[in-house]
Amino acid sequence: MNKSLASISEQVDFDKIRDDFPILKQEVNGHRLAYLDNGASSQMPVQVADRIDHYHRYEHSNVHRGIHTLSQRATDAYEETRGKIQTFINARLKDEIIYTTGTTDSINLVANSYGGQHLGKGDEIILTEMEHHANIVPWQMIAEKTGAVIKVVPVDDSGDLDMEAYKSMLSGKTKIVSVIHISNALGTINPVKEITELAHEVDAAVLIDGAQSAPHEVIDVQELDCDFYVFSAHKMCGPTGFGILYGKKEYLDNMPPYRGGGDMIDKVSFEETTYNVAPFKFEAGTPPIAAGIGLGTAVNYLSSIGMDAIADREHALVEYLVERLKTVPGLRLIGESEHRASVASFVFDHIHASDMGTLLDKRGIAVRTGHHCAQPIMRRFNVPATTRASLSFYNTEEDIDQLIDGIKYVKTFFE
Ligand code: 7TS
Repeated sequence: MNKSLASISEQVDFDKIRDDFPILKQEVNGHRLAYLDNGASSQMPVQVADRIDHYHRYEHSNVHRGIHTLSQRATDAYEETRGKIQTFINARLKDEIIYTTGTTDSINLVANSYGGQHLGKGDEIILTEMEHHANIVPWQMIAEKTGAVIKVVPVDDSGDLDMEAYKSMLSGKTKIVSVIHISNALGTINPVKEITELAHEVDAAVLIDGAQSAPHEVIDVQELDCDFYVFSAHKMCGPTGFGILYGKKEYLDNMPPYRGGGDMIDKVSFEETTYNVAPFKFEAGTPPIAAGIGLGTAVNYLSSIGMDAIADREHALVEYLVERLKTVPGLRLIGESEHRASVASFVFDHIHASDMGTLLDKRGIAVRTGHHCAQPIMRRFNVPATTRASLSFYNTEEDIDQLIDGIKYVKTFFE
């Protein structure tokens, strides 16, 4: 049973928290803005924007290479984020945190580096039917290179994984299991701890795509015992262009670099080049420094509210959202798992999702429509596209009521 919104608000003043997001206070197309596209990208509080601004105004310099004060300041601020992420996801070591440009980049790194090293002809990679394209295509590319084979865990009518099918797929041939934690298209929360335990019984490595879970749930990678966990800064109050790959030290130490260049080396000569240690071995070239510093401030911000309070509020909000959507005649939910977080997708038989999204926008309501970069799961539910509302802790019942009124308004055009 979820806690009520009122009881959660007694502990944390979420109305006041909205003041940190001036972007939410504006009108769009003459209406109050109801921003319900947090699954694509969440909004940035002033604390993060100010920190990034401060870097650009007073600290900008390259990292890891300057003897001068500004470079030292930039390096310290940028490196501080590693420790903050370590704490945020409860990693054992700071060096287990690799900076990337986002979830997509993190998965490509693991697929190429770990996959390239460990996959051979006939080896198997297990994915699920509800993966984002970012957790499908990199594996297809490496499978094509190595001769490995992809197996796909099916999804049932309510949007849950068929765990019996998963168990029956595991064998000595399974080398990697790569699975979405929370579905961006359905909202399903997958049992990733159990999935990991089962994969480890056959000595397969496990990657969890946390793009939709790191911003919404308390994450403890040691408790999950996954080998890799990946996520993006821009979905958790941070900037675009930055993300994280967590990997267990024993994995990272044995993986080859993915990209070559400055910063990732030990010694370079034309005869032989040796590499830096993890995490730097995976971080070639000048990184998005301001974005990395911004992510550090973003996780401080989230932690100051408390991830448990954020999760409680979002669970109560999504319950209210689903309840209200179910009252709209003709609306069909896509994904009805009992284990749901922050996302609800729906369709109407006679209204195309893009028409729905365009008309909702006219009423100040921002949702995403389309296949959500998850075409296989759209095919599974036999729909070309859905309309998706995705929540953050700063959303309110008023946003949801505005959406429901908006949907009813759009329906009048099609009757
Ligand atoms: N994995 C999941 C589960 C996602 O939801 C997304 C982005 C990605 C990977 C890719 O993240 P990126 O930051 O590297 O692009 N999902 C969405 C979405 O649902 N709408 O827009 C982007």
